Amino acid sequence: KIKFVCLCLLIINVYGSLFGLFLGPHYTVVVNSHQHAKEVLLQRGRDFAGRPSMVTTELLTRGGKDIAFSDYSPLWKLHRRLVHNSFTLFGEGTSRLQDVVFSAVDSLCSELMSNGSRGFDPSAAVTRAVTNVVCTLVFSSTYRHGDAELQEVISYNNGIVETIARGGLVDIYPWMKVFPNSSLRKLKECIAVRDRLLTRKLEEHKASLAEGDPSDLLDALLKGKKGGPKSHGLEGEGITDDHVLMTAAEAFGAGVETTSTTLLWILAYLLHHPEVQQRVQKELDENVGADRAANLSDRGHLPYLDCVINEGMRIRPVSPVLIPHTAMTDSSIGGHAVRRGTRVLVNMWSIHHDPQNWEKPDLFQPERFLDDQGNRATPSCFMPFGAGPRVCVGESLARLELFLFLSSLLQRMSFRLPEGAPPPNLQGRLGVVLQPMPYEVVVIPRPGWEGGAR
Ligand code: STR
Repeated sequence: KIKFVCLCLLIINVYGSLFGLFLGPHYTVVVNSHQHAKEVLLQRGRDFAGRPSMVTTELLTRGGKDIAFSDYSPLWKLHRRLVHNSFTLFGEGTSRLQDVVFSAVDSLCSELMSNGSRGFDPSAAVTRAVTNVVCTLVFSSTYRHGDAELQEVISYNNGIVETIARGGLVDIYPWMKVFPNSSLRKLKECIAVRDRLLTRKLEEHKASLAEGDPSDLLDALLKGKKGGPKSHGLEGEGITDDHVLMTAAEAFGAGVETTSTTLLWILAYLLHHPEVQQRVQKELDENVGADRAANLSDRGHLPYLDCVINEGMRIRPVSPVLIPHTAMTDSSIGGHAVRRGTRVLVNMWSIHHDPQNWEKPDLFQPERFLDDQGNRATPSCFMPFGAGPRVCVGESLARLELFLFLSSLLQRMSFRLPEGAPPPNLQGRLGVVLQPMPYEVVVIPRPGWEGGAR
């Protein structure tokens, strides 16, 4: 109730799709149209590339030593570039990501198929598979089903998702952290578990760091950091072990939460639209066949699958309101002056559901991402990864992963509703990401894939 009052009482400026309000003491502008979003993210991206400091994210990132939540600075730019370079090592051009995803998909498929014709909630298995992929990329560990360390990782991650940046009052009034707060306590506990685990991984990596190609993200960061700040003309300490640790933790959390949530949303929509699922499978049968697993080189021949992925990210963006930006100088949005220090919230939900840009925005219609000739066409108001200097660093990695997971899953099996079960609820639960409500599926192996893998 208190939150509601704080939000509602203080609305002071309304300019059509753009409005301002006070969230406690912080003047905040909310951007709802894609024109204004482009001004904030792209045209004046530099002006608005700052981040506010919040109690929960400061705790999570040791005072902003990460990429997503830390404020704009020359060190942040250097750090971001290092992360970006390290990611490309695992992305396009290497078959490493593909091998990693394939082995996770093989075990995911046999796990899903082991349920026979029984209905079950797919979320635990999907999260486990995605977590396994990210664990391999970040620190070269792969886990078997039921591994204790994997369970530990999944449970601390859930704890963080439940308690971080949820628009709670401590993120508005920092002094409230002095009062007992069960959610903040839980966050601290989860962070402690995370730090223990990652520090151990970091030490192991430091001890075994060898010449030659880095074998995972931690290796790449440790090697990249050696360049030192002086060589980049920066003052101060440069990229420290803390930065490396926070980056690994964040790559991890972001990689797991966003990918598994997007996959679960797409599955939920496929259960609502069996005709879409059939069309994807037809495309796979015609362009890949059943004799081999779909791989990255098939991507060009599977435009409809790409549309399904895009439509899933449009209709249920995992980040319906982007992480808050702040104005680093006096600037403007849509001709209205915006003072330095103003917080800016970009409402991606409203941009992705704006009837001026999308015909029947509430319907799941993957064809909207095809032009008249049947080629892929991406409208400029589609921004599931944000844009500009703060655009998601993991975008291409995420797209590759979504493609590999969905192509392999739909090639090998069909998803149906359990007998008599209602289709999944599509409303979603809003936390730091927008997650679907739990639902059940029945998995039916497709001809030739009865065992799950080849
Ligand atoms: C998930 C839980 C965790 O352990 C670590 C993180 C840090 C990065 C966060 C991630 C979170 C949730 C999704 C975020 C991501 C950074 C970018 C991504 C917020 C809290 C989105 O913008 C959707």
